[in-house]
Amino acid sequence: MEQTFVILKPSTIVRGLVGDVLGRFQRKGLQITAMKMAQLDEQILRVHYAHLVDRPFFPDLMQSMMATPVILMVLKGKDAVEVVRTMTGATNGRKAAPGTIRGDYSMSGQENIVHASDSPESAKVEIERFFKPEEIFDYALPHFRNFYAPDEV
Ligand code: IDP
Ligand code: MG
Repeated sequence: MEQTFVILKPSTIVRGLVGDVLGRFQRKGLQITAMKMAQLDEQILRVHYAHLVDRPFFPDLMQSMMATPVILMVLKGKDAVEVVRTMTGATNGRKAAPGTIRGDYSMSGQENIVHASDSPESAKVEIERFFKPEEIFDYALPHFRNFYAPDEV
């Protein structure tokens, strides 16, 4: 089973949307294998958003991501990276399809509720960046057979 990495961004915390967003992932059938609150700093954000450091909006993005603590999590499921990216929607909330998290909760290209890994390779790197191995839990879901056919797992 694949794992992906998600951040509930500061705007999600201050707007009281943590339960709504987390509930969507759980109702979908994704398993939470790690979760914690953390205050991000400039050092880790420069690595996490290395592909954006030269963009003019980067200082604003840093400020936004450090505004409050965030919630970090690892979600597990078949094709979890792609499933969560589909649920997340386009980067700009104004362009994200209704029904996606950003499409339903965001009007902004920056304040867009969640980060989600964009490939299995980046998921692996991001999970290792933010979690120690002992913070990620391997446990059985008793109702697993209600989520997948035998040939899907
Ligand atoms: P993603 O979050 O959909 O993977 P990325 O291009 O990796 O999109 O950008 C990371 C984050 O940087 C976005 O989620 C958003 O918060 C911010 N961002 C990206 N592009 C813009 C922009 O044009 N203006 C402001 N913020 C942006
Ligand atoms: Mg990205």
